[in-house]
Amino acid sequence: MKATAKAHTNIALIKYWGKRNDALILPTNSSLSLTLDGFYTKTSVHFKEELNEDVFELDQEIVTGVAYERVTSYLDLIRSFARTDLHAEVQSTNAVPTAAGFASSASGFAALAAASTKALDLDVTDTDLSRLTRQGSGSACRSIYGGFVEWKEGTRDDGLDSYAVPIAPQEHWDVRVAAVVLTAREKDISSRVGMKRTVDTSVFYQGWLDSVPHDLSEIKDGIQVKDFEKVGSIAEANCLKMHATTLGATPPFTYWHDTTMAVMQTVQGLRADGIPAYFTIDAGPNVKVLYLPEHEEKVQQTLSSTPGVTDVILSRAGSGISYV
Ligand code: 2P0
Repeated sequence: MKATAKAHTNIALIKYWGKRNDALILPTNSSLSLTLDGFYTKTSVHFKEELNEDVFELDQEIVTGVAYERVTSYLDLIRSFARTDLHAEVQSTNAVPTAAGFASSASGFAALAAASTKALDLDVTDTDLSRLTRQGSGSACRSIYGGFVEWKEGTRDDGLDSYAVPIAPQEHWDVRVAAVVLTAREKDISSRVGMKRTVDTSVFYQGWLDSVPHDLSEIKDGIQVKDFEKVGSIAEANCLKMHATTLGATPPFTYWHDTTMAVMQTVQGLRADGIPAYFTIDAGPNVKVLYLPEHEEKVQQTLSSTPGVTDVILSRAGSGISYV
């Protein structure tokens, strides 16, 4: 009763920003992402009769505390789905440099859901797997698929219609992403806390919700016809709207640092020089930059020479879940 799965992380071009149900992780809006090749988690799950509790090892170290609790409560969900009370040994390795500012929760929960259902020999479709993964971490449900992926918000209270669907495969379009690593400290308001405070208090939150359906439908058109300016400018504007909601919250907050803004200005400068490049930022200070392969050298050089940038990690579009 053992299986190993590999899942890549993803970067949202239309952001998931708010829950309508915290327990089931149901979002207030649909979102869309690109799965990335450069960053992944590989997880083995081994269910064993002789275990009295779950064991979780990350990068060869035993994990305890909050991170362990999150994994074991997720396994409780899988156990209740599979009607078993077996405990498991979970071994994960993360190829997601934490400094790059990617949440490892997306690839982490996608790999955990895939490996644990496979280990129990459950007959699950990709849709079932996406719904199960969503309940570990929202953005993780998009990592079941490669390429461009939409997470449909759904309308049902039980969440059965809230899952990811593939929009265009990895091979459809060679769009690249540079993860810009900054000297800034890690975020001190987690995405979960920031998202909740924004939904509960931001005077700009309704404006965000009203704007997402149009952004989503336009970006999907842009992806189909490979219109990079359209896709990039919608992604950048959508990210700015998401971050604007944090300024209207009580108490107000922002994930940006001075170096975050310096990189945003560098990207705008690239465009002024005729290089199409667009930024997006998640719930933290780091910036991701979308560009096309023919501009890789120029984009990398320009980003690397921005003061406060310590590293620039390049990635291509990635694939969905695979089993090892
Ligand atoms: C996203 N983020 O769409 C958005 C954009 C951050 C900004 O998904 O509470 O770790 O586990 O469902 O998935 C980060 O939130 O939150 C996130 P939970 P998650 O990628």
